[in-house]
Amino acid sequence: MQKSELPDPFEKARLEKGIGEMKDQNDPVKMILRHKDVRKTAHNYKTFQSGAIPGRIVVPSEVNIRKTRQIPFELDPPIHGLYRAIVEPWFKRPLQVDYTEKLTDQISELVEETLKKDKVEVIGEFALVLQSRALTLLLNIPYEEAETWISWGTHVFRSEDTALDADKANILYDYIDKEIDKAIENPGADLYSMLLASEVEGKKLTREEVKGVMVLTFAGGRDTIINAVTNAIAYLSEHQESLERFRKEPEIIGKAVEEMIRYFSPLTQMGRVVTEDTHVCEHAVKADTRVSLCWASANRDDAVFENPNEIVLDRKINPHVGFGFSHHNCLGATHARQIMKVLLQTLADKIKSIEVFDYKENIEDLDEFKRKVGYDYINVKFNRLTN
Ligand code: EMZ
Repeated sequence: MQKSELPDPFEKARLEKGIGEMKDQNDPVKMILRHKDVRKTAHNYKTFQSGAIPGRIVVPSEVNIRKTRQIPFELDPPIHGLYRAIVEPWFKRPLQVDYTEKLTDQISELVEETLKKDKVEVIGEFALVLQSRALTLLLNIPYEEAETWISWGTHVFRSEDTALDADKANILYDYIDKEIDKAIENPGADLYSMLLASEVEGKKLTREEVKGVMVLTFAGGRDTIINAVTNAIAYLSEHQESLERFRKEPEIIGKAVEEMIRYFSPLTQMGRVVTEDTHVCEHAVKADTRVSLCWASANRDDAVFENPNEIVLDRKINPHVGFGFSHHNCLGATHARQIMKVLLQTLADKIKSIEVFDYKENIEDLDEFKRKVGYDYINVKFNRLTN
């Protein structure tokens, strides 16, 4: 097996039963594994809700470390749509030409810095740095602020030894509180100020609602982007020919990004709380229990994807659910896609090959399933392309 591979641990259960079971902090989760069932369940927000108590739909559940409702993520229609409409245009800004130019400058500079080093740890010294700097563009705040976020490490709710780290979470909440205070006092052209000035049904967003959007923005796009970027680097280290192909056929880069998101599935699953006794895939589920939409499994379903365990860079039909599905599809997807496109393009322009020295895989423990989502660390060297 190649080191950059992400095996599919769900295949057998998906074929045989369509569901998997895991316990998360003593609360069982029925994992929905087939593409068709995942999509169907995602649509049915009445029976499978997101607007449960804050933190419960996340696996692992964050109920013990978070009181703030993330918005629009933990709301259901129709109210969900009202909040989504406020944030949607802002989160489409990455499509603007000047945004893309700034992102390209940032990523070029980082790749140049990396080229100068004999050894780089991709998670901490590349992916986290890239993600944090790019986030300054999404929030429309000064570039220097990225230094603070880099100092927090890869996950805002997790630390190296605890899956859920309340102290760490509090650093984020306190930080956001202070930034909201600053924006109230001194409104600017940043995301905080935009939210503070926004209204839903004629009423200004409350401070807690603004905080809810900001917590989502910080938390949702952090380890996910870091995993996507790091897995892409690992893949390219074993597929130098793909860099060559991007140089010759840059028009496939958009498709390649979708394919990597499908294959990497940076977010394994997302939960829903069941509102009434029902069935999923012929299995009974009780009211007030949890199911999860297992994006990572659905994305390897061979009923939908030919050769699901291969990265086919120009895969023609790719209805992956790597960014979720239905009304809750990822708000940050435009930003994430731009990051990945610019990254692949920049690497193709500057890099001949990537050498891997050593690495440790990051394996999620989902009871019956152990899933590789990326790396705890991976040390590499970038070799420059010379003509
Ligand atoms: C939540 C989640 C959103 C959660 C799309 O996913 O991402 C997780 O990384 C966070 O821990 O709070 O934002």
